[in-house]
Amino acid sequence: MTSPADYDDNNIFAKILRGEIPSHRIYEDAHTVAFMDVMPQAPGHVLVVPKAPSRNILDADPATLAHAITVVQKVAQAVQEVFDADGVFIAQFNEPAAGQTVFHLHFHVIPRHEGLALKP
Ligand code: DGP
Repeated sequence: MTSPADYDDNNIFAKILRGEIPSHRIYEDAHTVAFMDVMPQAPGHVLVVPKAPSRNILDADPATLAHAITVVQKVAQAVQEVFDADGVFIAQFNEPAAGQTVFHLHFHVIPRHEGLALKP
């Protein structure tokens, strides 16, 4: 079971949140940041990252999640418009077995176009 004790603040998103590593931020409020993914699976791939320290959704505070999903919606609407997307893919991975590689809670928001596959 994932618990808050599993959080390691040396992860790359914690460093981005502290401003130790640069990022291309497109949105920020008191609780959440959104920045461009450095390895985009499609143009316009954004990561929505709550500022509160949680490893993933399994140990996240419900209030943090409730706010984050409203930011995910805003970002999805923005990328749909800016990238003239046919749809928007939203994904979130928890633990290595599920594909998580950075251990600070985050949501992927990816504009999708008909007939254009995601990059692996
Ligand atoms: P995952 O843990 O599998 O949900 O995905 C982590 C994502 O984070 C992956 O799409 C690549 C992205 N990423 C990794 N390192 C950096 C970084 O230093 N800056 C940014 N902007 N994105 C990163």
